[in-house]
Amino acid sequence: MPAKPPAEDPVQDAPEVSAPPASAAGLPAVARSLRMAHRQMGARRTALTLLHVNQHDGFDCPGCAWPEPDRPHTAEFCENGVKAVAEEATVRRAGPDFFARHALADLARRSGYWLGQQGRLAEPMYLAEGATHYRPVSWERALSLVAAELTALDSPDQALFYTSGRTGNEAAFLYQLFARCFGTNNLPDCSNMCHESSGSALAETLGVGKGSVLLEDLYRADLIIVAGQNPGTNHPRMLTALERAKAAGARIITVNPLPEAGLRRFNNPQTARGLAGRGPELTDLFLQIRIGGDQALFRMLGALLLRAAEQDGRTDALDHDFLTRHTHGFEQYAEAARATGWAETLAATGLAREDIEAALRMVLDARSVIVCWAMGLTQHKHSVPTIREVVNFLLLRGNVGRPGAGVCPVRGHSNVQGDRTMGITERPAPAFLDALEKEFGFAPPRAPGLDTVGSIRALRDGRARVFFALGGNFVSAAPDTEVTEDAMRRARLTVHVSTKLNRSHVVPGARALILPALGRTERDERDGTERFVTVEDSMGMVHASRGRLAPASPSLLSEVEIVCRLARRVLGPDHPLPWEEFARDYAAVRDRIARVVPGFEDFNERITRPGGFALPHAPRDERRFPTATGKANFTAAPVEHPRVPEGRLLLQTLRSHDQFNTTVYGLDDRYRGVRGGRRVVFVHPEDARRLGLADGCYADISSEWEDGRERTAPGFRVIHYPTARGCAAAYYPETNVLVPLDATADISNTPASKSLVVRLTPAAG
Ligand SMILES: Nc1nc2c(c(=O)[nH]1)N[C@H]1C(S)=C(S)[C@@H](COP(=O)(O)OP(=O)(O)OC[C@H]3O[C@@H](n4cnc5c(=O)[nH]c(N)nc54)[C@H](O)[C@@H]3O)O[C@H]1N2
Ligand SMILES: Nc1nc2c(c(=O)[nH]1)N[C@H]1C(S)=C(S)[C@@H](COP(=O)(O)OP(=O)(O)OC[C@H]3O[C@@H](n4cnc5c(=O)[nH]c(N)nc54)[C@H](O)[C@@H]3O)O[C@H]1N2
Ligand code: SF4
Ligand SMILES: [Mo]
Repeated sequence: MPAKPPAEDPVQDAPEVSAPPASAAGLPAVARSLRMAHRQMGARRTALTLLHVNQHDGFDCPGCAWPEPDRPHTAEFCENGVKAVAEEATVRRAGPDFFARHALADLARRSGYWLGQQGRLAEPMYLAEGATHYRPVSWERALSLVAAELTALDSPDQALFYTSGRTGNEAAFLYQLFARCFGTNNLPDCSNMCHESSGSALAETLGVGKGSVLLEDLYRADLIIVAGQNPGTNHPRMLTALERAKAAGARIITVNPLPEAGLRRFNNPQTARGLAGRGPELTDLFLQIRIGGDQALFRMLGALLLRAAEQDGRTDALDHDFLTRHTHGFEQYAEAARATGWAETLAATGLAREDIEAALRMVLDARSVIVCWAMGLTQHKHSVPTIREVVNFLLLRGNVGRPGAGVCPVRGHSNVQGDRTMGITERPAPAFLDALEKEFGFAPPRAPGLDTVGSIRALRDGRARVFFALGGNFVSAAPDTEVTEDAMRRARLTVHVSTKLNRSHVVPGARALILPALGRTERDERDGTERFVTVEDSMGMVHASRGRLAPASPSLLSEVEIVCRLARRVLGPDHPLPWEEFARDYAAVRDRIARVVPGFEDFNERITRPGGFALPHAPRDERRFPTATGKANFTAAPVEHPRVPEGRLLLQTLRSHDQFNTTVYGLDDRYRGVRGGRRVVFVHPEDARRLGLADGCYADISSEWEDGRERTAPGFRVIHYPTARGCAAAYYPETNVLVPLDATADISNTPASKSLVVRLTPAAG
């Protein structure tokens, strides 16, 4: 029988530290995740559930967006997939009796970990104005409350419709359709805090804001550069793909301020050798870069390729034919690149010249190169120019649009890419709105809406009054926690469609609703008919996902039903769109998607194929670049890197091994040797000594920003750790209080949560 949730918060966050392991995964990983699953679901349910993850007739893993191979292995899930499933399939419940026992004030004092451990939400709950407790409410009344607030607004633009990336395609499509029928493009999403920089950079340079490689390209690449990503924790099955790529002859360069365990050595739990813990060394060259130094690195690699071609007679260093036929702006870029000096490159990257030259030799030896990246590249002030620099580097040797080569932004949430494809964005393309207009016969709003940061400002300034979230945990995920929480409290109504209790529920507007939804793992039935949804992975593969477990409570509704019922309430019974039919029949929704979104022709037919289908991608499929110039664009932005005053460090906020974003599964970070606590800060031993911070001492972290406001996260245990010099790392969301709302990336407006200038002060006591 699974244990009860913890009665109290852990008395204190008391991290213990040991040497990190030399490799990732293997038996300990499997054993640990199964223990976690048993605790949440018991043994029988665990076995039943895990058999269905990522199988053709089962559900898509609710973890990350890494694609599954064509023929799934029967154990086609990873440790973190198991944790994500267990978190959702738990037998614990946070039902009305739970809310009767705990006043809002009590819940607001609890940690996010404790809140999440209480189990699945079971009934719609309402917090009336001035009330001390959430009380159960019927679906009918809950939705009329939302409709009353929405229709009372002075303008539709006073409403915000947030989405987190777990929402399936059908619900996402209907949600944006509803928001636009209602009259606003205020569709902020988790992408705004995540891969927005990738989307911005790729759309301008290549014409498509998505990755250009498929899984088989990884197996065909000669060189894979993994920059700013920790797949051992965040995309564990990517290690299986990297292992296979290596076996086929690929080499791997890792670019990271931290020596992340998974990328060093990987014990594949799906092979006997891996289970025994003798996995291959994955990384051939480790470039331990300073935080924010990647643009300088890729610019120098480009400069060295030019030098090789122009001065060393290596005519094969550049792909001249590709450059002439397919690119634009080469000369301007080349001029900027030729001016690159070693001194500035070494200062920005913290690397040795020999290391960069070693990387160059590997690039010259490789016929095909893929660059993979995640948050280490996207969450800095100069992230968009950094990713454009990655594109420059790849274009030089024609490494886009042929097998084994390309850009590979590795997406986070399991359907975050699909949600964007379905139109969840505050800046929709005119062609998309035209297609909506034609199909549905209404005039969608054309003015851009608010993104995540813009939404917080609007709430803060009283310009937005209703906040509606389809999934996610907005107040914990967003930057500047205190500012964001104050802003949220100013809303007239906050509504969360959720599976689990989280911090956002206990930082309500004047009134608040929690609407409990079915999760990925659960059977979605209506009138005896079983339904499925669809999702798109990080590589643009679309496939079906069918829940298999009995729903956590009979009161849960699917996200599709919730959106449709809301739309009916708000838009009125005479609204011309068949919301009731959409709620009943997801195939009818897919027919509409097929007519609106390019690449989804014959959606209902093609989705029945095992493994689904690939969306078209012009640069990948035909070397066609649908940009403003009709070519792949070089860019020549000035090289930037974060400047750090004396006595300060550059802090990145990242994930531990025991969390999924704001959901904390446990208090360990096994791959970094941390147990029993999350308030830790990793600092290079030399920097720590210079700053008078002994290993194991406690320090307060304060960030410094041009607005002069003091932001402090108190009481972090200092861990001497081999990160790059001048850099530090600590976990999100505990450190979000340090991220200034206005410290965002140029162009993409993504919070710059990976390069904060901080001061560490030994804590009193
Ligand atoms: N288990 C688990 N899986 C997840 C998630 C989770 O929380 N838990 N979250 C999901 C989501 S939404 C996302 S977006 C992804 C996130 O996946 P990742 O991007 O891997 O997540 P982070 O923990 O933020 O790790 C950032 C990595 O970049 C490195 N880094 C930081 N700054 C720099 C820099 O300036 N340059 C370089 N080269 N490297 C840098 C860090 O050391 C770290 O290794 O994972 C997804 N999958
Ligand atoms: N400082 C800092 N901040 C960051 C980041 C960072 O690296 N550093 N990373 C950013 C990134 S990459 C991201 S993606 C965001 C994440 O931001 P969000 O996507 O908003 O946050 P999550 O923690 O993924 O949301 C978890 C909640 O989603 C709900 N949920 C889970 N599954 C379902 C479902 O199937 N349906 C519904 N309706 N609800 C569900 C549960 O109630 C759970 O509590 O955070 C960002 N914030
Ligand atoms: S790699 Fe990602 S999608 Fe695959 S099983 Fe692990 S968490 Fe799930
Ligand atoms: Mo993300």
